[in-house]
Amino acid sequence: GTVDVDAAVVDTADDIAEMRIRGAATIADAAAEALAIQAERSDADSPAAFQRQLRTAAKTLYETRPTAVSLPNALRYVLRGMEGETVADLRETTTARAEEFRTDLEQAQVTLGEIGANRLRDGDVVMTHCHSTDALSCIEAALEDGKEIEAIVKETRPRKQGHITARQLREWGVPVTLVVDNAARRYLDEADHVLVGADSIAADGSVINKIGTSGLAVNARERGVPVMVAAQTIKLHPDTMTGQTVEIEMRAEEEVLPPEERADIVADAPNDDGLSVENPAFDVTPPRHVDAIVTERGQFPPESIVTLMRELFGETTGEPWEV
Ligand code: RUB
Repeated sequence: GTVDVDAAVVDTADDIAEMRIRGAATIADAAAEALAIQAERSDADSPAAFQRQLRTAAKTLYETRPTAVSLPNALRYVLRGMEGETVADLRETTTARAEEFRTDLEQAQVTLGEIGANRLRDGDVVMTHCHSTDALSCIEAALEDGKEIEAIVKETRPRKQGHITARQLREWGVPVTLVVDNAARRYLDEADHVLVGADSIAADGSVINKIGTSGLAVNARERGVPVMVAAQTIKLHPDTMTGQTVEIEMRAEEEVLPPEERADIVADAPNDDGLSVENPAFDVTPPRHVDAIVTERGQFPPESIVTLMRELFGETTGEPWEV
């Protein structure tokens, strides 16, 4: 028969797609929580029906945004823990596994922060892009070590996640200078580090992160400012070990150009279809423009991240719900 997923799973999927829940780590956490809710509330009358329901829930969550590999990695991890001969056993093992995933995720971010903080010295100025909880964890740990840190925060068009970063840093008392993205190169002269997060890390050490990261990294290299990427191992993209590329999400035109602004641009145009808007959400920074990838397992030069990827995801293939 048909398999209905819980309304809470559909809500979480909508929240991810509409970016009310956003950022790779937060998305992974929310997806694991949604699978746990699905397991708790399941009305399945057989083990097979329960498993079908969980797989359908995973697929619903997966089909929201394509770039952050933390999402399929989280779904796969939770589903692999689904074990037992009865619905009760399956429910128990799945919720426990989701809980374990969420605890580990939180702990990994703290550990990563402590490692990343070692790169930051007292008085350093850090330039950020977008909003990354992994990157902020490094600053938080540095502050806890008693270091004074200042931040130059890039606004991050079109959705201005820089405001979320600025808000968090100000809550911690960090002096913040907010700049438009186009001012980044000018202000690199005042920065000691570029510090960003990642949505996915490819096997060759390429970093997939918010659109604008690659240009920032090129400019930082030219200015001699080291680029530090804070990324838990949940951001390592296993499919790239076998040559797959990471899909870059394209988002709606309206994020860049609201309808009334579009109408203004085309007001005197001979026709309405000659203006197109491209809105890629992410880009790829090649490994040669990255100085260090900081994970909870230590700091790596991008070229050697594949070693860690093999160790952690060696045999991983296929869609996350085909476990
Ligand atoms: C968010 C983004 C973040 C990474 C890392 O993009 O690019 O830098 O997801 O974040 P969006 P975290 O706003 O489009 O989701 O370190 O919190 O996982």
